[in-house]
Amino acid sequence: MLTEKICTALNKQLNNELYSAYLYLSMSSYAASIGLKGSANWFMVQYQEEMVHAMKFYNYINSRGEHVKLQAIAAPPEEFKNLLDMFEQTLNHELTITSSINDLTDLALSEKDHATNIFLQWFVTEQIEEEENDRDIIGKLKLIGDNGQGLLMLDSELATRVFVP
Ligand code: OFO
Repeated sequence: MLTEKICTALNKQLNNELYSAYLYLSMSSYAASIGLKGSANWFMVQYQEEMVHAMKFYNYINSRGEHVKLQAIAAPPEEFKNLLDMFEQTLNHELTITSSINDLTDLALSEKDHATNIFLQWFVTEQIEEEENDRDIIGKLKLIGDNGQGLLMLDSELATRVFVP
């Protein structure tokens, strides 16, 4: 069993992860529409990873004898300035996710819910990688600036990302 507070917070985080998936799906489509197929692939893999995150919360809530209460998923942005804008928005979004995972971990500790605390550790670690990946790509995009050839080279690199379930 979960306390009501924890259950509500886990359901909220499930919604956050579904929104993340939606956001990256929107970015994937936009990247494809401006001819950046490799970037579209990168965001599509990110979408798939977010669905895995969402399902981890879904399964955990059920495994503790509760049921999931799905909320509406907000519409993500549909227009972006360029690839740098997309990755800066991605990093900013991931920072808010890190903060919500930290708040959830604080709550689990204050409620003495050790199982939920252990469950959340995977996400604490995952967020380090999420932020690092975004920072690396933002750094490259800043170096590339207006250089079209550099952008195409980075796009080819982003095309190699594969989804590992
Ligand atoms: Fe689920 O890590 Fe991104 O949002």
